[in-house]
Amino acid sequence: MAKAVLTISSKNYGAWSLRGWLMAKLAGLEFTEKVIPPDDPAMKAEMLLLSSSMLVPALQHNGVKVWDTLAIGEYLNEIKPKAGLLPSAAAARAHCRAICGEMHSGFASMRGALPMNLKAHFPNFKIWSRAQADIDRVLAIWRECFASYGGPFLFGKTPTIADAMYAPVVTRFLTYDVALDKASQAYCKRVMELPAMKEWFAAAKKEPDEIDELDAEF
Ligand SMILES: N[C@@H](CCC(=O)N[C@@H](CS)C(=O)NCC(=O)O)C(=O)O
Repeated sequence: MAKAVLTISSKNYGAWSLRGWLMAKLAGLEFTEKVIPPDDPAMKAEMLLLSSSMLVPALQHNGVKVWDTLAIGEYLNEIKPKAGLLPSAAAARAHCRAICGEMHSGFASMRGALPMNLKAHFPNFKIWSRAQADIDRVLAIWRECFASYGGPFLFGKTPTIADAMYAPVVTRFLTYDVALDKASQAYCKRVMELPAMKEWFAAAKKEPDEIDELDAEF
Protein backbone atom coordinates (compact mmCIF):
# COMPACT_ATOMS: atom_id res chain seq x y z
CA MET A 1 0.00 0.00 0.00
CA ALA A 2 1.38 3.46 -0.92
CA LYS A 3 2.61 5.37 2.06
CA ALA A 4 0.79 8.51 3.05
CA VAL A 5 2.45 11.92 2.77
CA LEU A 6 1.55 14.76 5.08
CA THR A 7 2.68 18.21 3.98
CA ILE A 8 3.27 20.65 6.80
CA SER A 9 5.14 23.89 7.47
CA SER A 10 7.20 25.11 10.43
CA LYS A 11 7.06 22.96 13.54
CA ASN A 12 7.74 25.96 15.74
CA TYR A 13 5.02 28.21 14.31
CA GLY A 14 2.63 25.98 12.38
CA ALA A 15 -0.39 25.50 14.63
CA TRP A 16 -2.53 23.95 11.88
CA SER A 17 0.35 21.74 10.86
CA LEU A 18 0.67 20.50 14.43
CA ARG A 19 -3.05 19.70 14.58
CA GLY A 20 -3.03 17.65 11.37
CA TRP A 21 0.24 15.92 12.19
CA LEU A 22 -0.95 14.99 15.69
CA MET A 23 -4.20 13.59 14.31
CA ALA A 24 -2.22 11.41 11.89
CA LYS A 25 -0.01 10.19 14.75
CA LEU A 26 -3.01 9.50 17.01
CA ALA A 27 -4.63 7.59 14.14
CA GLY A 28 -1.55 5.39 13.88
CA LEU A 29 -1.15 6.29 10.21
CA GLU A 30 2.20 5.48 8.64
CA PHE A 31 3.24 8.59 6.81
CA THR A 32 6.18 10.60 5.65
CA GLU A 33 6.39 14.30 6.27
CA LYS A 34 7.01 16.86 3.61
CA VAL A 35 8.02 20.15 5.18
CA ILE A 36 7.42 23.25 3.08
CA PRO A 37 9.09 26.36 4.45
CA PRO A 38 6.26 28.90 4.89
CA ASP A 39 8.46 31.82 3.82
CA ASP A 40 9.57 30.32 0.50
CA PRO A 41 7.55 31.79 -2.42
CA ALA A 42 9.00 29.16 -4.76
CA MET A 43 7.07 26.52 -2.85
CA LYS A 44 3.68 28.10 -3.62
CA ALA A 45 3.39 26.32 -6.99
CA GLU A 46 4.25 23.01 -5.39
CA MET A 47 1.71 23.64 -2.65
CA LEU A 48 -1.02 24.19 -5.20
CA LEU A 49 -0.45 20.65 -6.45
CA LEU A 50 -0.88 19.28 -2.94
CA SER A 51 -3.64 21.44 -1.57
CA SER A 52 -6.26 23.40 -3.50
CA SER A 53 -6.38 25.95 -0.70
CA MET A 54 -2.57 26.33 -0.85
CA LEU A 55 -2.62 25.82 2.88
CA VAL A 56 -1.14 23.10 5.01
CA PRO A 57 -1.59 20.57 6.48
CA ALA A 58 -2.43 18.53 3.40
CA LEU A 59 -2.61 14.74 3.28
CA GLN A 60 -2.08 12.46 0.29
CA HIS A 61 -3.09 8.86 0.81
CA ASN A 62 -3.80 6.17 -1.79
CA GLY A 63 -4.51 8.74 -4.48
CA VAL A 64 -6.75 10.78 -2.18
CA LYS A 65 -5.82 14.39 -1.44
CA VAL A 66 -7.30 15.91 1.70
CA TRP A 67 -6.64 19.44 2.89
CA ASP A 68 -8.06 21.45 5.76
CA THR A 69 -7.48 20.09 9.23
CA LEU A 70 -11.01 19.05 10.11
CA ALA A 71 -11.41 17.21 6.81
CA ILE A 72 -8.11 15.43 7.49
CA GLY A 73 -9.38 14.41 10.95
CA GLU A 74 -12.63 13.05 9.50
CA TYR A 75 -10.74 11.19 6.76
CA LEU A 76 -8.34 9.65 9.26
CA ASN A 77 -11.29 8.54 11.36
CA GLU A 78 -12.75 6.78 8.31
CA ILE A 79 -9.57 4.95 7.36
CA LYS A 80 -8.55 4.18 10.95
CA PRO A 81 -11.88 3.61 12.72
CA LYS A 82 -10.29 1.66 15.56
CA ALA A 83 -8.05 4.57 16.58
CA GLY A 84 -10.94 6.30 18.36
CA LEU A 85 -10.26 9.70 16.82
CA LEU A 86 -13.93 10.46 17.40
CA PRO A 87 -15.84 9.29 20.50
CA SER A 88 -17.95 6.16 20.00
CA ALA A 89 -21.18 7.53 21.52
CA ALA A 90 -23.22 9.72 19.17
CA ALA A 91 -23.82 12.48 21.73
CA ALA A 92 -20.14 12.70 22.64
CA ARG A 93 -19.23 12.58 18.95
CA ALA A 94 -21.52 15.52 18.25
CA HIS A 95 -20.02 17.40 21.20
CA CYS A 96 -16.51 16.62 19.95
CA ARG A 97 -17.32 17.90 16.46
CA ALA A 98 -18.88 21.05 17.95
CA ILE A 99 -15.82 22.01 19.98
CA CYS A 100 -13.51 21.16 17.06
CA GLY A 101 -15.64 23.42 14.85
CA GLU A 102 -15.44 26.17 17.44
CA MET A 103 -11.64 25.90 17.42
CA HIS A 104 -11.51 25.78 13.64
CA SER A 105 -13.58 28.89 13.07
CA GLY A 106 -13.13 30.89 16.24
CA PHE A 107 -10.81 32.34 18.86
CA ALA A 108 -9.33 34.84 16.40
CA SER A 109 -8.29 37.25 19.16
CA MET A 110 -6.45 34.60 21.13
CA ARG A 111 -4.80 33.20 18.00
CA GLY A 112 -3.75 36.67 16.84
CA ALA A 113 -2.46 37.92 20.19
CA LEU A 114 -0.80 34.68 21.29
CA PRO A 115 0.68 33.10 18.16
CA MET A 116 2.10 29.63 18.51
CA ASN A 117 5.85 29.83 19.09
CA LEU A 118 7.13 26.70 20.79
CA LYS A 119 10.66 27.97 21.35
CA ALA A 120 9.55 31.11 23.15
CA HIS A 121 8.48 31.79 26.71
CA PHE A 122 6.93 35.09 27.75
CA PRO A 123 6.46 35.22 31.52
CA ASN A 124 3.91 37.80 32.77
CA PHE A 125 2.63 38.30 29.24
CA LYS A 126 -0.05 41.02 29.16
CA ILE A 127 -3.23 39.55 27.68
CA TRP A 128 -5.77 42.00 26.25
CA SER A 129 -9.42 41.60 27.15
CA ARG A 130 -10.66 40.05 23.90
CA ALA A 131 -7.96 37.42 23.93
CA GLN A 132 -8.79 36.77 27.60
CA ALA A 133 -12.45 36.27 26.64
CA ASP A 134 -11.34 33.61 24.12
CA ILE A 135 -9.15 31.98 26.76
CA ASP A 136 -12.07 31.93 29.22
CA ARG A 137 -14.24 30.24 26.60
CA VAL A 138 -11.57 27.59 25.93
CA LEU A 139 -11.30 26.88 29.65
CA ALA A 140 -15.10 26.60 29.93
CA ILE A 141 -15.10 24.12 27.02
CA TRP A 142 -12.42 22.06 28.72
CA ARG A 143 -14.21 22.15 32.11
CA GLU A 144 -17.41 20.89 30.52
CA CYS A 145 -15.51 18.04 28.88
CA PHE A 146 -13.72 17.04 32.10
CA ALA A 147 -17.07 17.08 33.98
CA SER A 148 -18.87 15.08 31.28
CA TYR A 149 -16.24 12.48 30.34
CA GLY A 150 -13.96 12.33 33.39
CA GLY A 151 -10.63 13.17 31.66
CA PRO A 152 -7.72 12.92 31.46
CA PHE A 153 -8.31 13.87 27.81
CA LEU A 154 -11.24 15.97 26.61
CA PHE A 155 -13.39 12.95 25.73
CA GLY A 156 -12.14 10.50 28.31
CA LYS A 157 -9.32 8.04 28.56
CA THR A 158 -7.80 8.39 25.11
CA PRO A 159 -7.09 11.42 22.92
CA THR A 160 -9.44 12.34 20.08
CA ILE A 161 -9.29 14.91 17.30
CA ALA A 162 -10.47 17.46 19.88
CA ASP A 163 -7.22 17.10 21.82
CA ALA A 164 -5.31 17.60 18.57
CA MET A 165 -7.36 20.68 17.72
CA TYR A 166 -6.65 22.19 21.15
CA ALA A 167 -3.00 21.09 21.36
CA PRO A 168 -1.65 24.40 19.97
CA VAL A 169 -3.80 26.18 22.57
CA VAL A 170 -2.08 24.13 25.25
CA THR A 171 1.32 25.21 23.94
CA ARG A 172 0.19 28.85 23.79
CA PHE A 173 -0.98 28.73 27.41
CA LEU A 174 2.49 27.52 28.39
CA THR A 175 4.37 29.95 26.12
CA TYR A 176 2.43 32.98 27.36
CA ASP A 177 2.17 31.92 31.00
CA VAL A 178 -1.63 31.96 30.98
CA ALA A 179 -3.20 31.57 34.44
CA LEU A 180 -4.92 28.18 34.63
CA ASP A 181 -7.00 26.28 37.16
CA LYS A 182 -5.62 22.96 38.46
CA ALA A 183 -7.62 20.73 36.13
CA SER A 184 -6.54 22.70 33.06
CA GLN A 185 -2.92 22.65 34.21
CA ALA A 186 -3.12 18.88 34.56
CA TYR A 187 -4.69 18.62 31.12
CA CYS A 188 -1.93 20.72 29.54
CA LYS A 189 0.69 18.53 31.20
CA ARG A 190 -1.03 15.40 29.94
CA VAL A 191 -1.13 16.69 26.36
CA MET A 192 2.51 17.77 26.48
CA GLU A 193 3.43 14.29 27.71
CA LEU A 194 1.98 12.56 24.66
CA PRO A 195 4.91 10.88 22.88
CA ALA A 196 3.88 12.54 19.60
CA MET A 197 3.89 15.99 21.24
CA LYS A 198 7.36 15.35 22.62
CA GLU A 199 8.53 14.31 19.16
CA TRP A 200 7.06 17.44 17.54
CA PHE A 201 8.50 19.70 20.25
CA ALA A 202 12.00 18.24 19.89
CA ALA A 203 11.90 18.82 16.12
CA ALA A 204 10.58 22.38 16.57
CA LYS A 205 13.51 23.20 18.84
CA LYS A 206 15.93 22.19 16.09
CA GLU A 207 14.40 24.54 13.52
CA PRO A 208 16.37 27.66 12.57
CA ASP A 209 15.86 30.60 14.87
CA GLU A 210 12.77 32.78 14.99
CA ILE A 211 11.86 34.80 11.94
CA ASP A 212 10.16 38.04 13.02
CA GLU A 213 7.49 38.14 10.32
CA LEU A 214 6.43 34.63 11.29
CA ASP A 215 5.53 35.71 14.81
CA ALA A 216 1.91 35.58 13.81
CA GLU A 217 -0.70 32.87 13.48
CA PHE A 218 -0.29 30.99 10.21
N1 LIG B 1 -8.38 26.20 7.75
C1 LIG B 1 -7.09 25.65 7.44
C2 LIG B 1 -6.01 26.58 7.95
C3 LIG B 1 -4.63 26.15 7.49
C4 LIG B 1 -3.59 27.23 7.57
O1 LIG B 1 -3.87 28.42 7.81
N2 LIG B 1 -2.34 26.81 7.33
C5 LIG B 1 -1.20 27.72 7.32
C6 LIG B 1 0.00 27.10 8.02
S1 LIG B 1 -0.20 26.46 9.63
C7 LIG B 1 -0.68 27.90 5.92
O2 LIG B 1 -0.71 26.97 5.14
N3 LIG B 1 -0.14 29.08 5.61
C8 LIG B 1 0.58 29.26 4.37
C9 LIG B 1 0.21 30.49 3.68
O3 LIG B 1 -0.66 31.20 4.20
O4 LIG B 1 0.80 30.72 2.64
C10 LIG B 1 -6.99 24.25 8.07
O5 LIG B 1 -7.84 23.92 8.88
O6 LIG B 1 -6.11 23.45 7.73
